Amino acid sequence: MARTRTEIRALGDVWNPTTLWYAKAVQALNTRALTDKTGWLYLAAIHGFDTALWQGFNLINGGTALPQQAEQDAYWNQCQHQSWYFLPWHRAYLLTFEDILRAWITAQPGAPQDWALPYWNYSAPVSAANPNPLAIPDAFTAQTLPDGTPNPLLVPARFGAAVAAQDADLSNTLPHQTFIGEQEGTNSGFGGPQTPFSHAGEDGGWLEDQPHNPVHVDVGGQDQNGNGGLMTDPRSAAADPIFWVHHGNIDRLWEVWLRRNTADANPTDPAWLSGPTDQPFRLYDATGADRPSNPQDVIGLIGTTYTYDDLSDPLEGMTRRGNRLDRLAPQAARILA
Ligand SMILES: [Cu+2]
Repeated sequence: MARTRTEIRALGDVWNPTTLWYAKAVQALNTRALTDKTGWLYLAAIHGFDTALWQGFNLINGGTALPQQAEQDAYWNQCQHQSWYFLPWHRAYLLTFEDILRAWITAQPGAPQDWALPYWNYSAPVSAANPNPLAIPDAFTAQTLPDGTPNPLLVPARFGAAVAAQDADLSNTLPHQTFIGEQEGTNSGFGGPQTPFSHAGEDGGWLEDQPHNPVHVDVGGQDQNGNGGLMTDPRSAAADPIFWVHHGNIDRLWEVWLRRNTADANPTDPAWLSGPTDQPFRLYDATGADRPSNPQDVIGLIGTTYTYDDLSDPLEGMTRRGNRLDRLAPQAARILA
């Protein structure tokens, strides 16, 4: 049965079992060496790694042993940005991470066997139960876990407190009806422009540009000297535990987009489906063994391997308002005539 990723505030108490097990698993992975493919820092380095930057954040020091250069070249600095591979690569990346966490969690006494990563919906409607969806969830700011030990979800190099309201706005992102964008031009596409392996580039797709990028910047924030936090830079972002609940939401919004309009569809171009040929994606399972992680391997996973608690269209009310205006238009035209 597909496991369900649930919105972190919809899970209830700050330290509901899903979030508490997430924190404990982060702590366990943090004890593993940088050369361990199932360790916290190795997983972060898959997204991005930079020796000086990591030393500046005290993630490593001059004496930390690194994997062989050939292994670093194959597995590290892989994140796909400004590319039509942005969404599928990050989906495969999240799966590797979630599988490694679940392997540790399910081996603990009394742990839930169906554990899935929570996600953070900063664009959720304000309600009595969720008065400030834009604020960083409490589990990431609490000093301690319920047992009084330090909270591994709180990291010093996170200087933001909330997402700016305009940065969480989805009304310009979800209505775009083509996945593939133009390389140069005004339509960047929902998913991004066609590229080879693209660790960095020029033009991102709509979902990457909004809300993905500004949420990174808002959450990373700035210290008194104007230096960004872990989340601000792709080379350090995945070392902040909040990265994974942000990207869970981005992955969810891809599926929301597919479902909200029958015109919205993934590319069928083999060059997208089978992934880049210039540098193949190298992601793996909970044992560290490589597994196929190209777009064709991950697009069918929603509803079979995992799903989300909410895949409804957040713009549905706005669409109805639009329809009402359309209906009023002929009358207005008569009055003006
Ligand atoms: Cu990101």
